[in-house]
Amino acid sequence: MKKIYARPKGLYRNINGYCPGCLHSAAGKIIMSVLEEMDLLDRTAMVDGVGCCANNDNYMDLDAIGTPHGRACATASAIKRCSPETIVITYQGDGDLASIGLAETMLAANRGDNITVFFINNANYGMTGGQMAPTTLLDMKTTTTPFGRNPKEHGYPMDMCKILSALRGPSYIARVTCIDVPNVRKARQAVKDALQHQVDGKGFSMVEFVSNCPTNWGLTPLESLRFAKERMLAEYPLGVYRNL
Ligand SMILES: Cc1ncc(C[n+]2csc(CCOP(=O)(O)OP(=O)(O)O)c2C)c(N)n1
Repeated sequence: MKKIYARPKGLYRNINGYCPGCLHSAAGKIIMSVLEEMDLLDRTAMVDGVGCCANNDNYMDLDAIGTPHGRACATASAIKRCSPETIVITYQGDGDLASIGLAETMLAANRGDNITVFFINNANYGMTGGQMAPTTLLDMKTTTTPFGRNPKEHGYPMDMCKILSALRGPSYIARVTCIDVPNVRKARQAVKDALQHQVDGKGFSMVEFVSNCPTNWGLTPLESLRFAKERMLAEYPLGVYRNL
């Protein structure tokens, strides 16, 4: 019988510690299975941002380094420059990548550094209890916007794929989601394409995962998937934004 699914080799057999329904684990699994398929597991270094994303260290058997909040891209650029043969990835949340680390992200992208960024957009600061992030949707209630995000007070949701696509440095930028099976397949392809850009030395690549946060959104896992599909994808359209 043809085997259609196998657990990626580099994924530890730990019990998953993410909240029920959280799509962080889906992103981690995709990344590991693509690294395995591309035979890159042994030469990949992962740079973790701070937040729920850093939990991935418990599941992904890669050389990994934790960085101060927001500094993942700067650290990844440094590793790549010291060790160009290493495949360097970052794994970051929206607070990490688009708020405290906005400068680091934009400057690495602008330099076209040959690293691959995995960006998990769950529209809030997950680990610290669901505060507003730059990607929080308008009217969305968070612990720091209890009456909903209001553009006059809090600004507008930031679309990192569009913002980074305005720079000349990046070579591959795509936005995907894991909310259903067809999209998981597309996400896998985008992860593969992004990593291939790095293997080919083309420069900065990023895959944004439009994700969920059932716990801080106050929704059941299924409701959170519906919310992501209806509200998140309306603000953050999927697709390939740059592919040079
Ligand atoms: C310099 C610094 N500021 C603040 C914090 C506190 N902190 C830890 S995790 C986190 C939020 C992370 O949110 P995000 O990057 O969106 O990732 P998620 O938890 O949603 O995956 C914050 C603010 C910190 N660790 N270091």
